[in-house]
Formats: sequence, C-alpha cells, structure tokens
Amino acid sequence: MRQDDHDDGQGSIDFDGEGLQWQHSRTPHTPRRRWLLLGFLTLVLVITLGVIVDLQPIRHNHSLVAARFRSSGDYILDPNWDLDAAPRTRHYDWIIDDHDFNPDGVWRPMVLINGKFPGPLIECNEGDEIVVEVVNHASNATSIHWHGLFQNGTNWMDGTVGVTQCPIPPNHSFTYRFNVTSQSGTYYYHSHAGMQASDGLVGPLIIHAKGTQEKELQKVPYEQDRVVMLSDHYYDLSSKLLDEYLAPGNENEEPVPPSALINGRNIRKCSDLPNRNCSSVGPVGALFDLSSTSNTRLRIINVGAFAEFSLQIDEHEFHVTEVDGTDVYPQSIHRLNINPAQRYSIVVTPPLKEQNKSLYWMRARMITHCFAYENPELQEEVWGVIHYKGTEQFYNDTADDLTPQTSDWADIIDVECRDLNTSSLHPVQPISAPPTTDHFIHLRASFQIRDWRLSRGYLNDSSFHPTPKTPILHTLLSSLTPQTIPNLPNGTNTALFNPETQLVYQITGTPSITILIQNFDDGNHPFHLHGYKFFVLAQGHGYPPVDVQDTLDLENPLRRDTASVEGYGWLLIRFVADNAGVWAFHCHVGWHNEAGLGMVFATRVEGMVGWKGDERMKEVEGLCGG
Ligand SMILES: [Cu+2]
Repeated sequence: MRQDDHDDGQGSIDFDGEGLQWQHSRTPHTPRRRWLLLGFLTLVLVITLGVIVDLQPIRHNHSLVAARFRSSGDYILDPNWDLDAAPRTRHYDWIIDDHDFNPDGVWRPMVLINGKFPGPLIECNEGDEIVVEVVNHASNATSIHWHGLFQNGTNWMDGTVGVTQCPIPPNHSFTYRFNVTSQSGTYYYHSHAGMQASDGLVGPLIIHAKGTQEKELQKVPYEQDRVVMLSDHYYDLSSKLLDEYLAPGNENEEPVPPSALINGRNIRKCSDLPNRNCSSVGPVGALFDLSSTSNTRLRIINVGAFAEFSLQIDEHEFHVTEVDGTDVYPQSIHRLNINPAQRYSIVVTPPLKEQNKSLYWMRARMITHCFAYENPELQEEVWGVIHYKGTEQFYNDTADDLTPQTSDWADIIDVECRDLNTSSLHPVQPISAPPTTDHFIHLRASFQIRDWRLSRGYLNDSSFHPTPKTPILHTLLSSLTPQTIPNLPNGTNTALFNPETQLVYQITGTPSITILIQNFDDGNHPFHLHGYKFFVLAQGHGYPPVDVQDTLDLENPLRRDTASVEGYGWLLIRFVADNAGVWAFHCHVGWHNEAGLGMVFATRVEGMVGWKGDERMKEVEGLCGG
C-alpha cells in the first residue's frame, strides 16, 4: 500500500514503486567479536543464504514499502564543461548551520552547508584556484579538509584541526584559498573537526585534467559523468555517539550505523523504527537517469564514517578506471568494495536493448561483518535505481512494472572488511616507486585499554590526542629559523611534542619513506595520508613475509591516498616526502581517528622556514586568538 501520494517536485520523474521490498537479511551481519563462537554456524548460514536468497529474483509478495525514487540534477558534471579554459578562480560562499533533516525518513540534527545535504559540488580544472568562504552559523566550531589535495605550498589550508589550524568558532568566518596543481580526478571535502563529517559536512570535489588529457587518461570512453556518494548514516549527532564510544569500559565497540545513503538518500519504512521521529513524506531514493546509447562514468566516493560498502548494479559488469585520483587501465568487475574516504570511478555501459529492461537496482551494502554488535534498527542495504533514458517503450507503464525486476549476482559476497584487490590495477601515467627507502617506519596498530578503563587506538606506543588550540604546524613553525634548519634532526620530534600523545615524525630533504603498518586489532583501518599519494606496495593478512621488501613490483604500483590494513593484517606503502608541511596520517574510520589512531608527518621541514610571517598563514593563525 502506498504510504503517501506526496508529489515532490516539478520536472522530475517519480517512480512510485509499489512493489519495492527491502530484504533485511540478504547479507549476514555477525558481530565480529562473536565470530569465533558462531564460526561454523555462520558459515553454513552464509552459504545457505547466498545460494537460496541471492539466486531469487526480487519477490513482490511481502514487506511492501511505498517507495519513491526521484531523478535529480544533483552531482551531474557539466556536459559543456570547458576543459581548455584559462586558469581561473572558482569562488564558493558557504554558510554552515544546524538543521533538522530526514535523509531517509528519520529526523535528526545535522550540520549542513547552505542547507544542502550532501554539500555542494566543487568542479574545477587542474590549475584553477579554489576560494571557499566559510561562514560558521552553527553552534559548534568547524573546519573543512580537502581530502586528497596536495596543498603544495599551502599546508595551512589543509583544514585539519589540531594539525594545521584552530577550528572556526561559531559566528566566525574563514576563507580557504588554494591552487589545485599536479592532480586531477575524484576527491571530496569534509569537516576535520571531530566527527562532524558524519553530521552532514561532506561533498564532492572533482578536478578535470586539462584539455584532451582527461579523455586520454580514461581508457573507456564515456559521455556522461556524475558523482555517487555512499555513506553510512546515524540518527544521532556524532558528538553524542562519540561520548558513548570513548567512555570508560567501552572496548572499542564502534557505534553501528542503522542506515545508509546514496547521494544523501534512502527510504526507511517508518513502522520499522517505532522509537524514531520518522516521516515518509519527503525522502526519495536516488534515481540515476543514464543514457541508453552511451557510457556513463560514475565517480563513487565513500563519504561515510565507518562502514565499508560493496556496490553493484544488477546484471551489469563495469570497468574500474580511477582510484583516488589516479587513472588506471580498466578492469571489469561486478562488485566494488570501497572503504571510507576512498574513491573509484567506474564506467557503466548500457545493456543491450534486447534485454528489454530499462530499470536496474543499484545496491550498496554495508559490510556488516566488521560491526561490533547487532543493531536492531540496522538496514544494511540502500538501493538506488538506474534508469536508461529513452527506453520506456520496453516496459508497460503500470506501477508494478516501474519497480526494477532485476536480480542480484549469484556469487557469494565477500564478508571480510578489506580493500578491493587492487594489485592488478595499474596507473595509466606510469611512475616507478623508489627502489630503496631512506626511512623505514614500522607501525603497530592496536586498541589498548589503559588507565581509567579507556580503550584507545595506538600506533606503537602513541595515541594521538590533538590540541585544537595549538596546532602542530604552529608549534613547529615557532621553532624554525634559518639558524635551526641545518641541524634539524630526522625522526620523532620529542623536543616539541610528547610522542605518547602526538607522534610527529620529522624529515628534511626529499627522501623516500616506507611505512609498514601491522594491525593487531580485529578491525579494518583505512589509513589516509594528507598531502600525498603513496605507492601501495603490498597488503595482506597475518604477518608480512620476511622477504616482502625483496619481492615487490616497483615498476608502476597503484598510487592512492587511502589504503586499508585489514584486521590482523598488514599494509606496506612508500612515498617521496617532497611536500613541505605537517600532514596527518590516520585511520579514516571516524571513531578510530577520534580514539587516537593517527600520527603526523612533518616533511621537507626546511621548506617551511618563512611561513611564520606569511600573510596567508597569519589569517589561519587568527583563528587561534581568543
Ligand atoms: Cu580504523
């Protein structure tokens, strides 16, 4: 039965899918801490469900939810974009404010940019200058980080509270201003103040390679280009959930998200959520109108706080062509696993007309295996609709037929939380990794319960604790003079920072740095390095082979800015430390980052002399006064 007949917009296509049903247990969600206990039983269940459920077409006889999917112009890249335009400044005015909003039906407090969720699209050419004036009308302090951007020469615009800046207080404004150079592809921005990103402060940032380069770097031709943001979704403010998560006695039990969104949308059945203020009027599912005659590039971004997603479009294989801003030779897959803060472009080819269908489900599943407990409100899947324009003659225009009749892939879903296997993805622009390394840094990642029964994240013996009002950059700059530069030591800076709470690894020159992270925790950690792309040399489960450094393929490894170390696994990355500044290196699971799973690299420190008096730097320092 249809729950409402609300008409929600002009010029939009509404599919009131009478037949949509949500099957709540299509994938198993076993709390990871009970995995050993439930091991065999779960395995049997997984296989049984996989075989019985996955092979069945969508049924229409129960759990009916009146579902509406609306096509919208949001996050479609401009088809007439001028790739040859002279470099220009792109100016954005943002007002950040508190709002009550119900992206999936459930009302919750959020923090939004210009009242929009997710935030507005930033689209620019390589070489452009981005200027974003942020006016903070919200009740809490904020900041914006430009995820994956090198910020070469403008480290102070990185937007990381406690590392490069003080937060922007309520009723204050701050203007971010930086050039976008030497990179293109799919990025995003998000608040880097606490876990505000999870309260709504996220949005896409797309950089076009100049001229004909973009088409040359993308090896599968496409005509349409758009952004698909996936995110887990909570019903409470992150600050409230953080208090509970970080409280004494909580053994790193991350809050389990009850819901998930595609481009900020989902449709929950309010009767499933009796304890929530939920209204079905308003929310609409994401619908993507794609051309039926040419390919579409979908830039997938996981903007969520915690959950890894597995994304598929029923009955479609697609090509992966970009990873975190690195164009790669296409590889065909049918399920894309994406961890928080990662980006992948996929190019989708319309199916043959003989298939007689114009509507397909896009399914984004949260991989629930790494959730710490059962959340009764959890709906682990969010579905969107892919609609091929101009193919309406192939279906009857009745309500029932407007529900996609497509079927899931039959193969078993990978339940582990780990990165998509990227070992066979190779960049189109080849760069060899340095054959040797100048610094080898071994980080043991763990969660430990120490004083006051507090569980915290550790890299070796350090649990990062930011001091928002004294950012690391500012502290470091006060000590830098032309006289001190020649004698700067390399390694952990214990002179200025307490390594137990602020591990700052300081390096001069442009050496190659190799980091081996070994994970002694059962959780998955997508590590992100600010200011760089690193080479992903190897990753795996268990202990790294003793000769791992001798067996690496350094010819043209994947370059990205966020790579995961799986539970009880390891990750080996290398980068050339040529970007002057202080750069956070941290787990991008918001909860883990707040629990201290991070550190800072201060690189090419000699290049930072003179920043102290820089007029642009002074603006940032102004945020710390008062
Ligand atoms: Cu983590």
